[in-house]
Amino acid sequence: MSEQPFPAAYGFLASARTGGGQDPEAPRFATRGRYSELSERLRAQSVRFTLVHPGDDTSGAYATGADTLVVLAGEIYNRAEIDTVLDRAAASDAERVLGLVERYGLHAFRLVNGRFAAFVAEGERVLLATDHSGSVPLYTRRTAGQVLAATEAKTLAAPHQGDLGFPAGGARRVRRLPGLHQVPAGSVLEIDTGRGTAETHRTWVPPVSRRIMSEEAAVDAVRHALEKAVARRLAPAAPPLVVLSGGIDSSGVAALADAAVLGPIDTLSMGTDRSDEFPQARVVADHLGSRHREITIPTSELLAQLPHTLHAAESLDAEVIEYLLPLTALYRRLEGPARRVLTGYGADIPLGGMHREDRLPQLDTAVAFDMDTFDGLNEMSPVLSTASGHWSTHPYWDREVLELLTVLEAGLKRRYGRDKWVLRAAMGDVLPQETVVRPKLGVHEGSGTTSGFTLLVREAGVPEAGVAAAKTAVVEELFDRIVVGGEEPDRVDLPEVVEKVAKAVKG
Ligand code: IOT
Ligand code: MG
Ligand code: MG
Repeated sequence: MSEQPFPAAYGFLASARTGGGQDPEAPRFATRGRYSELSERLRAQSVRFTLVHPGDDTSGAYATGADTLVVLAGEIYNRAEIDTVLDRAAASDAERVLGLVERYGLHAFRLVNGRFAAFVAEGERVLLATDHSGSVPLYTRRTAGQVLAATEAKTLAAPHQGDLGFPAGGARRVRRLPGLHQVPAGSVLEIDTGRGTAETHRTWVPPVSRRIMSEEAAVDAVRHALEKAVARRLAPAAPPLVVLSGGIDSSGVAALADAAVLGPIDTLSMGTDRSDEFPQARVVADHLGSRHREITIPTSELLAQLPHTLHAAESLDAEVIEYLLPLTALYRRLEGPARRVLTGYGADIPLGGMHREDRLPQLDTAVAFDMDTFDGLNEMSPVLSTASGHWSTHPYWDREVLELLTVLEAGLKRRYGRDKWVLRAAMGDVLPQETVVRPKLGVHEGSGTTSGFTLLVREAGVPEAGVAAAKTAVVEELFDRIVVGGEEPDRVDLPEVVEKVAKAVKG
């Protein structure tokens, strides 16, 4: 279990200077929290950083060594393992990263299973590191004598004087923001501030091999890995809340969280006036005896959250935005004290659940494709929930769970006419049978988001054939206004955006 109820920091903006360069403007994060401004002078670099954090104490979000500074947003899950190789006890995850960097250099990040973005200034270099899945997005901009890095693109959107627009060692460019790059998932971007060079080192790649295992061995391995991943995401001082659809993914997480804590867990389901999965979620809540809540959001109100979803996710993929919109809306409705939220998000990617594909070659092709293309979508971003003050975490994208699920041969994923068979079999003894065999329903389907968004653009006059393009154009326009242009999401006139897009699509 995690010692602290929440990570010490949810996000940061850091600037390392060797000489010139201006201080970055005071950032405005979508992440909700307190802001703290700190600085540190190293031998060859001076660093200023802003932390956005949930509590009073920021000391766990950074650590300094002889000539090294680590700034960390997020948390580590394999703490006990890491602590066995460090010379001195670490009081925080930032200290763990510092200890690992002192011992292994930039290879430190190959050892971490976590949900984090890190900034390390050391000697004459800066290291920018993402976790294996890039779940905490990390952006960078370089000007003469200065490296800027932040967990939200919008904080680096303002044009910076002397921006060199350096290609950053294979890092992805960001739409309409020249000079800004996103650090790839599972990478350390190593920037030599003396020579001005940048190089990307991969610390994790999605496995492309597959393993043949007996049913029993595969089921046991999945159950064991998931139990561990769920347990590592709980904190004694923060009773877990599981966002529950009643599908196998979130129900599995809820059952394992329930088994790992003493009292009842909390579960929460959302639906709209168009559609919900309330009865299916209720079956699981009753079975576990959880403190369960249902929130119904009118479709018009749900769609009105599109600007907030863009503000938080900074994603340009319209399909992903459809998955994230109901979750963003749900988190925004979750008042009260900050919660540690566990989701079933991401299970469908290594298991091919989205594809409703029963032919094994095609199923594995889909899995390989999805594992190759998730980077940059920001679908796992904690900002979706931290924008409402809550920390979220996804056990299926724990590094060990994800590796295991990915490598299982396709016949264990699709078996006896069922999708995600191995997961269903692994949960058979802790969930009602009807939950175990329930066919997959996507959050965008179960909440009616896809049909609601379609109706929104259709009513503006977009022909059926233009719906997908119009949705993409709406998402791009919102990105341009909110992430690039700095417009407040609440001030965006969504009907006007849809109108503009519809006009363009109609020609
Ligand atoms: P889905 O798997 O239905 O939902 C993802 C998670 O959101 C669930 O496990 C659950 O924790 C939460 N959730 C879903 N519906 C509700 C609800 N009504 N109330 C409360 N919580 C809910 C899309 C999808 O099918 O969502 N996500 C895919 C992956 C997307 C594809 N990405 C990619 N190819 N890169 C997934 O694997 O989660
Ligand atoms: Mg799912
Ligand atoms: Mg679902």
